[in-house]
Amino acid sequence: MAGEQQADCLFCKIVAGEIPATIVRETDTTVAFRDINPHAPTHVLVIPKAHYPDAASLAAAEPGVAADVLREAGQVAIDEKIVDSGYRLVLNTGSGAGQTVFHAHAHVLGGRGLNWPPG
Ligand code: D5M
Repeated sequence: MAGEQQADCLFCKIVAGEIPATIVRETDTTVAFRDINPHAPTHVLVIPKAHYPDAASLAAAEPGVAADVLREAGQVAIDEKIVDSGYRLVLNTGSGAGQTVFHAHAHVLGGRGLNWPPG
């Protein structure tokens, strides 16, 4: 069923505490943890605890939780003190765009200059 934990999903395992992660924030609906392969001094992933394959399907099914993810991403930026210098939220969607984990997640990137357009 939509939103249910998937046994073979890496991020569901982080939510369940079965795989270690450096968790920086947690709410009833979301978890934020440091990316294992950071591309910036701050590189945090914010995920819904419920399993959806990407951000758009999360927003379609549970818009309130999608809003929770965005709000938490903003709070991570405040906590990491990257608001004034600017930061980027990234929602890779589909393998052609670089998505490798098919559990919705927002990248919070900051702490260095960020080029536009992205590669
Ligand atoms: O982003 C998926 C991201 O997930 C990628 O930047 C690496 C990160 N990742 C993968 N495994 C882990 C663990 N175990 N902890 C923390 N971060 C992890 P995508 O947008 O799908 O390319």
